[in-house]
Amino acid sequence: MLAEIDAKERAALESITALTDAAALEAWKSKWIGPQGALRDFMAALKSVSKDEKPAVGARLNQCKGTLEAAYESRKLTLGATVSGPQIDVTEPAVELPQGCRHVIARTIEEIVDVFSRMGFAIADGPELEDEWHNFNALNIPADHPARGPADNFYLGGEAAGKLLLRTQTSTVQIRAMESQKPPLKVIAIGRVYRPDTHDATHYSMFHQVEGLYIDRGVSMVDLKTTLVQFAKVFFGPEAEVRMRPSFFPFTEPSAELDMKMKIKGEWKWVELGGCGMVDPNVLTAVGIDPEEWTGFAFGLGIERIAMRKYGITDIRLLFENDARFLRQFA
Ligand code: FA5
Repeated sequence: MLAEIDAKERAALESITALTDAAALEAWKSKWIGPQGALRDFMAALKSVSKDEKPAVGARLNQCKGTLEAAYESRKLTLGATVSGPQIDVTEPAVELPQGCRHVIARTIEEIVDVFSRMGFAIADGPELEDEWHNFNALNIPADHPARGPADNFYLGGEAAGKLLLRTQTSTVQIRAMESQKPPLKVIAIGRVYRPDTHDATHYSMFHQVEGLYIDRGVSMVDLKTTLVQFAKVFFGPEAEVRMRPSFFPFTEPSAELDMKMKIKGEWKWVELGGCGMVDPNVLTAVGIDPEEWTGFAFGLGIERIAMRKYGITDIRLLFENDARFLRQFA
């Protein structure tokens, strides 16, 4: 009988490795170790074994039972946990996974691009790390201009010390666009700019600007004003209040500041959205465009200020604190 038990055990262990699913494993269990299984037959046959042999056969049967039960448990694990019936309640409500949302600045950028695209502006691009030519020289900012100083700029250290800087304005892309394309051209450029400004409700040291540039024959200040007022009315609604007031930029002549009425801490105030003007002939000459033949306008607006006006945000710092409860409101 011992030899018979050995043979059955071997057969059982061989067959269990070939099983591929839970149902087959359950069938294996009832065939070998279940209440009607092969092991049970041996137990019954134990009665007819002689008294001398009984202890050895009994011990061997117990050992065989243990081996087959262990084999069953380990195969159950490798076949997955659903062996003894489904353990997942598919009708239970799913666990809610936290979902991200678009940042209000990303959303504002898409909306700005949408309006200017409809006005016929193409998209231009340029690097955030710039050289002095594109950030200053070509923009008619003289070498001794105070705006070039280290207090107003993030210059790179090391080998590039004093030569490369994080751009302070997207006006750099005006130069890049005019260097790479012949007029007429009508582009907007959107991107990050950096300034060592002290943080307060309307200032941050990294922010976004949208730059516009239109060069053609006979472009005038009227085209500039029409474009900006139209943008404001389409973007903010027909009741939007904007004003232009005379200003100065080295790269435009004449120059103006575009203001918009905003509610800050409960009070309505005129907040500057950006600068604009007619492209200075010196800038056109610097990029090889004849100012006698071509004229153009340019503008540069702060995107955070635009988003604040549109969504009633009263402090720019909220945009960069990454408080999900705040950001989710604008998803
Ligand atoms: C300029 O940057 C000019 N390049 C704009 C320009 C372009 C003029 C083309 C003429 C022609 P200004 O430094 O004023 O201008 O900045 C433009 C706008 O950026 C500001 O009106 C404001 O809306 C925004 N801005 C400036 N500094 C900050 C800051 N620290 N935080 C948030 N927004 C700012």
